[in-house]
Amino acid sequence: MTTSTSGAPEITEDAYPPSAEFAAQANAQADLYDEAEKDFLAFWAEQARRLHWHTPFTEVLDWSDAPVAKWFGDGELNVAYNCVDRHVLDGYGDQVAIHWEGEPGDSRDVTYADLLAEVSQAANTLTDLGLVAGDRVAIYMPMIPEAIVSILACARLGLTHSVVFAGFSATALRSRIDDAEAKLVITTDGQWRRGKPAPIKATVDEAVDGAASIQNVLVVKRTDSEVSWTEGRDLWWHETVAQASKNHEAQPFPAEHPLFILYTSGTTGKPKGIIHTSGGYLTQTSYTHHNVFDHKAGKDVYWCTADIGWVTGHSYIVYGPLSNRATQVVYEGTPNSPDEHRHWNVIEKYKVSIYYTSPTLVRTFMKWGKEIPEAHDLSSIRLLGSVGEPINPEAWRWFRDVVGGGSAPIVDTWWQTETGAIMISPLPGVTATKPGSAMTPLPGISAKIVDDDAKPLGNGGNGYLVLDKPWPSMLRGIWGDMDRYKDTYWSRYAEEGWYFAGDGAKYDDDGALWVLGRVDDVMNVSGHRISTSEVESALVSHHGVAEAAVVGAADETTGQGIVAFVILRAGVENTGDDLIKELKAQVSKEISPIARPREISIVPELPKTRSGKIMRRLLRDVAEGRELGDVSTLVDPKVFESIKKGR
Ligand code: 6R9
Repeated sequence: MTTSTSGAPEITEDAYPPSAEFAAQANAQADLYDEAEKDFLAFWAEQARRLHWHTPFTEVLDWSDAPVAKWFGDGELNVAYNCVDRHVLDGYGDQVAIHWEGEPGDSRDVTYADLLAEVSQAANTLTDLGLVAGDRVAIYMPMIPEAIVSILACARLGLTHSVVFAGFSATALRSRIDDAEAKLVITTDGQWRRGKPAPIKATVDEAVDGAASIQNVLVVKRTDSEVSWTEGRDLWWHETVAQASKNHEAQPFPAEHPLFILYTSGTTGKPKGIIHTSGGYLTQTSYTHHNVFDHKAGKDVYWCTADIGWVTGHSYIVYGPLSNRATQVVYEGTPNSPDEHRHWNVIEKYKVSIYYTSPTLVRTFMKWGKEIPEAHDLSSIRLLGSVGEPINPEAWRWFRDVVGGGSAPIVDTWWQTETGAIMISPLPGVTATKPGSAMTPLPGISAKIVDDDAKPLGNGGNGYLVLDKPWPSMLRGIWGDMDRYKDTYWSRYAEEGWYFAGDGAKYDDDGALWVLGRVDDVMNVSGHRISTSEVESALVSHHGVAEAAVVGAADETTGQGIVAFVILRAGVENTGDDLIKELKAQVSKEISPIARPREISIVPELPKTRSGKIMRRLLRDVAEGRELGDVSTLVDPKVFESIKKGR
């Protein structure tokens, strides 16, 4: 790998070097790589000092209990104080924290002073409900300011939040409530979707029915929809939080106090509750938001289009930006409500300067046509970001040319729920960018691409992405299952002590890093992680299904699409389209509409190896309409004749 002294790859072809103009004003300079290289611990200690510590730390990293790290272990801080109070105390109470855009066209500006008042009120209410530090709170809400207030109120009190995407089913919400033994759910009556109110409280009612740990359900009125009410359990936000005192003093918590649990799909059916703690997590989200997005407090208007139900919403809507005193846009709805101009109208209205989104959305915009963004003044945009899946070079170029005016740097940011914050990305103004490549690990981060035998690969080598040094925002475990934590991430390269990310990657001839996608049974649909076995078990839970195999097939818009092969139980009639519709609905109900298969084929058999493993690789060939690969290990190669007939 050719690397310059600064640690960033030297790029020869098809690259976009940073402009002198951007470089001159950038937060990050080339010496950031050198500093981190020279003294890893001193580098991270310096980043941690971006934050306010009630009790300063003396130790940076304790890795003696690996793979469970302690970062800044003897320090104490309050995460919400860092995201809200200190900005108000510094005299920025009148600065807008959130320009909120509701889907039906209502809008609201929330200043840092407003945020402090509301977070304090929510903290007082949660305390009155008897919640104490360490208790878990589930948050199941659309993108409204109260969702961010709820998250920060939990952080302020040391309550561990578990945000569940409001598109998930009652079954999925219930399993997350039970796993974390949450005492409270914060939710809304309904949410706006494409101009219509959709129920939320009803889903919560179904989810909490008989849930042993739940004591209360706190409900924000959003759509003014009719809801059923359980006296003694259910409380209205406007009758409690909005009436509470606006004074609340934040108490410090140890750096390793658990901040949140966030569930993500793994290779087996049961989602994993990824645990993140306070000091290291906030350090890295704050450091990356400042340097990767080149964010300037008080000047930039930042917009991350993720949902708070995903890690991107946690790290780059709530904690990173607010710790850096950002002014940001939060939008409630879908990008085509009321029409395909919505995002561009919002960018024009607020003069958004930093826009962070997903490749799926960029490809959707491409499909809708460049005339739509071209009808708007997007000249405020000076930096673009991408996250969630590999961005194909064509989409990258379109994004830069059509949205970024042909000049905005694009930061393609690779990271995971587990890593907590961005790990691999160009530094704008420093690192050249290449369409489709995440380029190089950030200063302070160490990654390798290795083969099965842990041999590091050079340029041109295609292998597994590993992280070979701990990092501040790394996960601290899986809730209630530390064995699964060690097994999933640390057993593959146990001898070397490396974290196995589950992604394939390569270095190109210039030493730029390309993330190629998952190497396990996790699919990536529109940037959402869904495991094949999760969908398979949802299908098998239908009375008519004996067996199911699910694969992710390439999809032009969503990256991957879910394709399922299903064997019916004996005696069950194949009613064709009706049955397929029913099976798709079953998956929506069990997991979420985002997990609904694109295609379901009813087949008489599935291709299996002699040891009984389903050959997903071959099913992917079928789903993508390719010639079949090597079928020599199959019990019965002829099985494909019948599978193709079923399609
Ligand atoms: C932040 C987030 C993580 C998985 C990850 C990888 C894929 C994310 C990417 C990317 C290529 C990028 N991924 N960013 N692949 N280039 N810039 O998405 O977290 O939902 O946990 O997904 O997403 O496969 O392993 P999460």
